[in-house]
Amino acid sequence: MSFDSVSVVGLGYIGLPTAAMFASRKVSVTGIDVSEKVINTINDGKIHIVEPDLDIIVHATVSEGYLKAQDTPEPSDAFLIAVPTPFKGDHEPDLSYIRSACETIAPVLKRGDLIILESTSPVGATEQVSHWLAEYRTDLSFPHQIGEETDIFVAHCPERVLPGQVVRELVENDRVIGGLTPKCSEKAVELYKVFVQGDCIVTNARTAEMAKLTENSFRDVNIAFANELSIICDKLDIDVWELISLANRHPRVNILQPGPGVGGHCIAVDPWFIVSKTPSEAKLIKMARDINDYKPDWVIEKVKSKVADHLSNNPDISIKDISIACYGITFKPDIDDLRESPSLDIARELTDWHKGDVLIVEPNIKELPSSFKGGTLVSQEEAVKTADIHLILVDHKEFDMLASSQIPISKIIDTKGLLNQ
Ligand code: SAJ
Repeated sequence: MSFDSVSVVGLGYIGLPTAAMFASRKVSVTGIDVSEKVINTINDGKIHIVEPDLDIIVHATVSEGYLKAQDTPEPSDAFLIAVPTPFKGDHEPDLSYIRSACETIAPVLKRGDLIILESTSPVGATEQVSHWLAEYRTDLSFPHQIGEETDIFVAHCPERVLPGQVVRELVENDRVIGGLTPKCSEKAVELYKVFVQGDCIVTNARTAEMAKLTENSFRDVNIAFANELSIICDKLDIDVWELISLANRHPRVNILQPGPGVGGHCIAVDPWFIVSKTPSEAKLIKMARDINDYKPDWVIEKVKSKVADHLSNNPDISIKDISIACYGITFKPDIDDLRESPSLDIARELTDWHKGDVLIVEPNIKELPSSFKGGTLVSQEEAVKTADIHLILVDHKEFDMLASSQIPISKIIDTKGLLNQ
């Protein structure tokens, strides 16, 4: 079978680039989103997210008539669900967006359609999608009911692309494809082969769900190891970046880098999907989450003790006279993404706590988020010139010059090892 039309539900960081890739291969793509602003932006041939090269593809495919966005579904050969899967207050996954995506597409489903769950999901979510769709469409059969003879085919194919490199990685990365039956997988492989040049490797749905969670948990555990080392080394007066670079010279050691904590909407979230399903077993994965979540508190304590040192070295001044500069508030370098950013949390908490000036340097944004009650967005030059304490939170390329800025080392807290690079 060939796929002449594809619908993508959720036009965010993953859904929009995926929709654009299908459209660039001359498939007729309907993007479905609940936001009128997102729909209008895309139909104007523009994008609402920052992702290199994506604007060119969206502009071209919308102008050529292969990509359109709307809030209502229409019949298609395949439907991809790429909606958020956050967690609730108790770290339990929130599948309500997936459920409402099912409700949205159910009325237009017809015999032979393929449904792909792309959203990162806890084990069992793909089966759940099949159950929800079956509730909405009792006139059709689904794989969990009758296996290979099903009317509707359902598979999980988790996205694995790195923000900032999405356009290239969507094409080049291998894809793990887990159908609820072998025929579901076969159809899904055929669909992705429209633009994927990497291998499409087939497994079952539960393994595909767990594979994605495992990849991000592996990275989280490795970063937690680096963060724990940084806390140990601080106590033992050892330079953790030098230590890690020495250890990584061993042919079978590859430790990641410590930092102010783990941010973004993936690595700090996905491990909880394993922990919430198997709390007694997932001990190391939970511990890694706790270590990485604790790191921002540790950084704040470091700043407080630097402020106390500064006060005791300068008995004539009060805390109000001390100014603190925070360099970077995004969740990783050279992007404008503030989602789940530990650096942002640290900077905001310092503005709440500190009675003097808190200067924020963030070259990738134009104004501070409204959640900041204090703090001033300033240029790097101004912060270097005026601050008493310099807290490096993100290794943006613009901050390379801090290494040659003549700021005394005793005034710097470098959470990213920028001065060692
Ligand atoms: N970080 C460190 N030390 C490191 C590497 C990262 O502290 O050595 C921090 C970053 O500063 C950031 C956080 O971890 O705060 C996450 O950044 P990241 O670059 O590791 O990952 P993401 O969230 O941008 O993308 C990840 C990727 N997963 C893996 O590399 C296993 C990506 O391939 C996934 O598609 C994405 O999650 C996702 O959507 O799940």
